[in-house]
Amino acid sequence: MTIQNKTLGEFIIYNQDDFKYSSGELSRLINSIRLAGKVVNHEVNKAGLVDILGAVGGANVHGEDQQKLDVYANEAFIKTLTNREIVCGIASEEEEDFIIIKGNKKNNDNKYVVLIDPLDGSSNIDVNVSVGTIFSVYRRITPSGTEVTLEDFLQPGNKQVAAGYIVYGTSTMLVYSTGNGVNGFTLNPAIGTYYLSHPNIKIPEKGNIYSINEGNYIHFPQGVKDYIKYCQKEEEDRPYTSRYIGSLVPDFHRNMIKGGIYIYPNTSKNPNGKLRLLYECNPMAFIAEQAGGKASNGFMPILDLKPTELHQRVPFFCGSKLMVDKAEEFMK
Ligand code: P6P
Repeated sequence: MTIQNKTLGEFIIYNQDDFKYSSGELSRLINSIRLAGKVVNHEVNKAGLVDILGAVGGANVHGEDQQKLDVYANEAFIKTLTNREIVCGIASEEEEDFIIIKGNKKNNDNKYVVLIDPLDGSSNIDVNVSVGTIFSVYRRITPSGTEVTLEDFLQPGNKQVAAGYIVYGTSTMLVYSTGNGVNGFTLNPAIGTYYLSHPNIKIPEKGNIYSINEGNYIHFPQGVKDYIKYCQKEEEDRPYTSRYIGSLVPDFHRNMIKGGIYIYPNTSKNPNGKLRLLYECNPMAFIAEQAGGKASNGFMPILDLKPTELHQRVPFFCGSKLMVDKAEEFMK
């Protein structure tokens, strides 16, 4: 296969001027994500071979069993982001509180904070199902040179300067946006290089796939129940196909490419839904909207929500614009 496409490195240099803050730091930030993604990919791909499977025994801040790979991925991303002297703070699903990065430069003028879900869907690792990393980037709002505060992390999603995900699937892809559309890069593991494989991704305005855990049906709000019945009705372009991997990143990525809607609504078990606003829903909503799709909590855009807590959960409806519109009609 002759590789004609740009590498990620070439793409970043070629589009350097597109970054609103073209100080080059954002490029270095994306590059550090690229490196950590390769390191994690290497471990994820051999998870079945070495004794890295199974819970490490500890539980994360939410009391969920912490797979060893969760811990590994968390450390890999925190290390690469810290070493590159770019960020002044990191929040992670695996860390109860945010991490203050002092930096070694005399005046710690690092501009960015990163919020990350280092390995989402990790409960699928033991059964060899795709998992993913999700990241979200903001400029700090507190004064440069001071210690980052919670305020820097609780910004609405519409203030993101970049967001993306890595899907560790049949191939490993990095998909991200810096506010000028969405581009997808596929890793050639033989040489450890990402190539631009999906330029300017656009979510089809309409799709015929709905992704939701119907096992929770009896706990759903009536609007969601009605929308599911609408998807299953024999009329017009329906019934739709149901596809649910149980791992947000591959479910989201499939809908990005083919069109579709992913829904994790509030239920009586999870009154605010299950997905986290800051490092799952906001970055995915940013990417969805940059690709011409839509993301809401059933009533308003995810990106307009004002966060109040680091690990807060929100209901999540995301994907093809017309499908999210229709689901919102049923939620009214
Ligand atoms: P359920 C994985 O734990 C996750 O956070 C997402 O990746 C996934 O879409 C969702 O939860 C699955 O949750 O309740 O359907 O198993």
